[in-house]
Amino acid sequence: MLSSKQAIHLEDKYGAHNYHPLPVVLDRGKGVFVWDLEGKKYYDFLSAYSAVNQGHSHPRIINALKEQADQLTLTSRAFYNSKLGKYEEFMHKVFGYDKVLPMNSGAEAVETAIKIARKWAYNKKGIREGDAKIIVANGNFHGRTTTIISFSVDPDAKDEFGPYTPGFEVIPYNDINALEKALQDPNVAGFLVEPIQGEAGVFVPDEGYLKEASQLCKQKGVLFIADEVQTGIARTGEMLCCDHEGVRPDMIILGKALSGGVYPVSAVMADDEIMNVIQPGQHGSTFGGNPLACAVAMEAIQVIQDENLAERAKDLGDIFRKEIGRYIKQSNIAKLVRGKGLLNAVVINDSEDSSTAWDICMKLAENGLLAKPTHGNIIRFAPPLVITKEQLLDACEIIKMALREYEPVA
Ligand code: IF1
Repeated sequence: MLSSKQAIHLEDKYGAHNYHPLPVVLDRGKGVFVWDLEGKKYYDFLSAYSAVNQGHSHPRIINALKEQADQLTLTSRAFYNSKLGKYEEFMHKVFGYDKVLPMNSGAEAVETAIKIARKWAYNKKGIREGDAKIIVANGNFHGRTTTIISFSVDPDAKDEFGPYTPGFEVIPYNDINALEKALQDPNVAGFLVEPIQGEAGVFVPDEGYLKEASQLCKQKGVLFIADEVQTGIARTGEMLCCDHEGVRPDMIILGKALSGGVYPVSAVMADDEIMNVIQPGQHGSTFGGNPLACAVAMEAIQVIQDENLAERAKDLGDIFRKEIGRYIKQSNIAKLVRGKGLLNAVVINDSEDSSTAWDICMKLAENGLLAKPTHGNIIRFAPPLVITKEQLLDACEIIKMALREYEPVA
């Protein structure tokens, strides 16, 4: 039997060092829990960056996977398959867009949206080919491809990977005036934005920002493109985070929990006027829209609806912020808790380059809860949405206990 130490050694020796994981080797998962190789049980408060909203190995999703795996997994798009049309109709009914373009990873779906926005700008807006511009926000995270990191502001993500793709302008997040100014350029095709910035530390914009931003885009004939890869699929208490403000983006980008974390499935959705600029041969993917992905995604979304997971995220998120907020009032180590639904973060009272958040996460792991620091002083808390109130309160006790150990002694 492999030990955790051996497993870590193997990854260290034979795998590229593009990650710095917590030293925990997970071997099994069920619902809100994961177990390491030694059989220690943890609450999963990362949910694979919000991909496992439906909980680990949800029986219905796994069953859909197994049944479809026995029947047909991949045909490529050179032929029709018996699941894709059904899936596309299903997505239309759930999200209300005319069409879906299926891809696999979140980054691929973001790339897809960028390509569609540019083509739309040339075909429908009359922008001269090569001149289309896409506005993005400071602190953004949209993936790891060369084009996407071209407009990242994170040196780790970006530096030494150039030359960069042109055609992007970075403006401050949560700043309507900056957007208004940027939209004065007639070559702007779209505004690509996360409804809540995940990587930036679960940064929730002011109420009304998304609504105003989408209205400004509409006035200017610019596409409002929401990257809901992390915020979508009930994570923040609505099926889409944009639903909180009644905003209907021109394009939405979905990934992660679209498959319940069972299989890489992503999608771009838009109405015909936009989506039809893409014609045969102009975009695609070997695995995009494969029958296995379609079967898994349909079941994953159905589970969200049948188990009322959006409502659950909303209610339990309020409880989480109340519980942790009450502790923070008399804490010196934790500064604030913020978030929406079950996408939350606690800001630690230390510098961005400190190791305090990491140390607290190590303590949390020791006490049976997994969470990931971001930026040295922020800890993200995002459990599967199937968590019960009792489990959430239990987890809050573990979190408070860990924070207490790091309170400065007076
Ligand atoms: C990693 C963060 C989360 C995303 C949004 C697209 C993608 C992501 C809004 C790309 C991916 C990830 C990937 C993960 C870390 C992570 C992350 F910390 F970087 F910000 F979730 F919070 N749009 N987010 O958040 O999707 O291609 O990965 O499927 O390890 O890079 P992908």
